[in-house]
This record gives sequence, C-alpha cells and structure tokens, in this order.
Amino acid sequence: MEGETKKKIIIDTDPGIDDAMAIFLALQSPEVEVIGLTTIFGNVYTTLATKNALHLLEVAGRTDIPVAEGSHVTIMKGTKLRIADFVHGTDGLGNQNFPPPKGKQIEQSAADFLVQQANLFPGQVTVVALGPLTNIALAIQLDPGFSGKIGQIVILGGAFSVNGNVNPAAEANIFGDPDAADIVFTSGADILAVGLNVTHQVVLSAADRDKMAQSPGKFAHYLCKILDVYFDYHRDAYGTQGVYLHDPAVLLAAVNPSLVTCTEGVVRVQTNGITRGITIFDHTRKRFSGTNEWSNKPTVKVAVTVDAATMVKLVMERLMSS
Ligand SMILES: [Ca+2]
Repeated sequence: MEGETKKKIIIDTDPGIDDAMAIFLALQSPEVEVIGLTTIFGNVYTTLATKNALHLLEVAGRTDIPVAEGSHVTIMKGTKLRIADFVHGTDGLGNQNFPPPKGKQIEQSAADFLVQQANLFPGQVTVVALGPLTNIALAIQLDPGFSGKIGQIVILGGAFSVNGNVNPAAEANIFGDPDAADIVFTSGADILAVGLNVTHQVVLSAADRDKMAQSPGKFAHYLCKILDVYFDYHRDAYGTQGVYLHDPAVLLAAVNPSLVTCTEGVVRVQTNGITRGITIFDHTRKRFSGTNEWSNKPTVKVAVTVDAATMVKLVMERLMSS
C-alpha cells in the first residue's frame, strides 16, 4: 500500500495496557500511518503517559513518530483526577518497571499538535481518542475550525444503554473529563463513539494469551509480560478469565469501519451529580414538545454492533507477526 493512500492517524492515549496493544496494533496495520501520539491522564498521570508513549515507540523501533504531551488537568482546570492504576499497575504497564525512555516529547502541546496537523492535512487526519477527551476539547477551543478540518474522531468512550465501568452510570474515559467530552460530542466534528456496549464484546481469552505467549513476535512477547495485571483485574472485577480489548477494538474500528455498525444521533454528557459522566443518546426520531439540551445539536455516530471474532483474530494475527 502506497504511503499517500494510507489513513493518517493520531492516537490520543493514556498508556495503559490496552493502549499499548492498540498502539502496537496501529503500527502493525498497513492501512494506516501513525503520524503522532498525544498523551493524556487516565490510566496514569499525563507525565507518565508521555514516558510510556515514548517507551512503547522505542520498543517498536518507531522513534520517528512524534509524541506531544497533553493536558495535566481537566478542561475546567480540575486537578483531582481519577487514575486507574489499579487496572494497569502503578507504572501503567503491568508493573514491569521498564527503564525510562531515551527520547523526549516534542515542544508542542498535544492540542497545538492536533490543530497543526488538522490544518496541514485538512479532512485527512483521524484522531483515535483512547483516553479522556481533554486534549481534543482544547484543540476545539484553540481553533474554532478544528472540528471541520479534522477528518474523523473515533472515540473510546461512553456506555450506551448499558452500565458504566467506573460506576453504574459512567465509562472511565468520559468520567475522566465529562465537560471536555460534552464539548467534543457537540462540536460538529465527524465523530464515531465506540462505547462499553461494544468493547465488552471484544474479549481476549486466557487461551488467546497463551497462544500469543508462544509466538516469536516481539509485540506479542512484550504484551504477554504486561498483560498479567490486566487479567488479574478482570478476574477480580468481572469474574472472567479474559480481558476486554477496549482500545484495540476502537483502533480497529478506525482502521476498518466495516467491523462495526452504527446508529446516529445526539450525545450529551452529564457533567455533575450522581450520574456525572453518563452519556445520553437521543436518536432524534421523536419530535419532543419544546426544546431540550439535545435540540439542534450536531449528530454523531455511535457503534451498536461489532464483528468481535474478526477483531480478536486481527489483534492476534497482527501482534504475533513481527
Ligand atoms: Ca486508554
């Protein structure tokens, strides 16, 4: 596949074990060209997310890809962040205490980098957003034209008609910065949201992991070292012998949209109260009497079904080949 025909993607990420899988998967996907990583808090604080992003690119031998550091606080300047180190280990990568990366992030902030790339390649850049949406919301605030110039934003976020994973209401990435999420969902950008209703169907089993462990591929080998903590969390939290492939599923939906089917409507995010972070979808088929908080807002696509078997097969094949 020629370079110019590849889909350009920027991965906004908080690595994170499943983020590591998604980043490697992107680098192993001939359909896309990763033109940058931007970092955000979530699974770890932003400073560590940046270190981990640099480390993962060094593991992959892809230090040519720039890393731009994202926000350390929420869009409302909140500093009380929810960090999911109990899911991914205190280092975010399965408590392996890898040596610090040799490389450094670029000078630009994540939001500046996103705006710059959207202007350089109007309509051609897909952002795969795998963490809280602070950087994307900052890019929208920075450049009012951003939502029209960015190609597509594929979001791991929300729980549509199912329970959340932080609490019964909220999914972790949206809960991480609900105000930013509401800005992004109502921005008018071309958005595909892939929520827990879909990602909970894409499961890597213990048998799949064992198969990966026997593979000589460097990515499979690395990931099997860091996956134990993630399997332990799923066993304790869900009573399962498998792990949800949230971030890899969203990456694959960006690489090959035909792996999911979607519906379209308006998504708003609750920003306070006991349901803070909940995503409420209006399918826009009812003409409500009077106006409400969903009226006249831009629509987004929300994934409803997924070819989970093909996704798991692609994850394994691509991560096992070196
Ligand atoms: Ca993530």
